[in-house]
Amino acid sequence: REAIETGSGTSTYSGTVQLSTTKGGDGYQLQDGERGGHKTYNLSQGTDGTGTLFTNPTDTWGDGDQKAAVDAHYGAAVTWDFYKNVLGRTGIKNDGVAAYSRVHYGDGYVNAFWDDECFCMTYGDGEGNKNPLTSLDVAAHEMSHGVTSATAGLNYSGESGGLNEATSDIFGTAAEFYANNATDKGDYLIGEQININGDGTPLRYMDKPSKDGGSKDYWSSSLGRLDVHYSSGPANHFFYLLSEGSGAKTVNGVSYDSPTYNNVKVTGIGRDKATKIWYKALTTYFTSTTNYKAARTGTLKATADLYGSTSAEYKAVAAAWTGINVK
Ligand code: ASN
Ligand code: ZN
Ligand code: CA
Repeated sequence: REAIETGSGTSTYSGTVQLSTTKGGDGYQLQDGERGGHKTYNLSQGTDGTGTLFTNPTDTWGDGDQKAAVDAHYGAAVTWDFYKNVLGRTGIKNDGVAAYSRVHYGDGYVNAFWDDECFCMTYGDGEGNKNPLTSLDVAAHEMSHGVTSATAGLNYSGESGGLNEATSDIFGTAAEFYANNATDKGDYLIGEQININGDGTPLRYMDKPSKDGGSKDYWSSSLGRLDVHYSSGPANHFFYLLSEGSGAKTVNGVSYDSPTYNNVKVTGIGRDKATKIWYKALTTYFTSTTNYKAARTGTLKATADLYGSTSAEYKAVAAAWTGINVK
């Protein structure tokens, strides 16, 4: 059996991080010594195959091509720990089996994606190969697509597609807060570090989704016609409202001001409870065709299971849905 080692890495977005690695051959490799043995590979700008497992003579990582790999390896470990320690889920399929990560996909590729077929995570390097899409919230967002696929199986179009996307933003955000990383503090923004718009603005905003110029803040009957990354808006907004409540608030130094439909007042119950409610609903009540109305019903059932149907949590869940115009 190869020895489990704790290495150190200089990441792109999370500062200096500890890495779980494995000693093998002439040095070390980016193979987690725990967490199902998650491995991180270099595609070296290619677009197919598994790539080359990252290896290093010492257990200190981060030079050149390794830098994005440090983020990816760290992101996979944090996401694993988040699901295990917060939600009691061991691995994406809850079977203890690890996925694997591939970095440096393509040339100037501005996306990252989860693939059920390879059961693997892939990251592009961004515009001009300058901003790899390896921030923790993006990593946890993508791997959460694997969790949704293994559970509710929300169809990736129409309202269910928006709920699928929102599920990834919700757990991506919850994992970012869970990591409590000094360089990448938790926030209700998605992709705030990867400069995907070229002007430093985030990809998405959970407190007021319309700030991205395409997402909706509230449900309406035409929501399901939008791209799933926009129809996710109201559900992201629901999660923000349930966690933090309506109105103005500052969390970890970031200021939010979350509006509600008809100025409904929502009292937040905290992110941890909101996360557990969404997960219970996803894994117990949501199906491939769950729409916003059914998500309201499903999360209320999940809340009744967890906290009782006369609880403050139950009232808050109802108010948060009403706050995004889901009655
Ligand atoms: N980054 C995109 C997403 O997770 C990739 C995709 O294939 N949809 O939504
Ligand atoms: Zn997604
Ligand atoms: Ca974020």
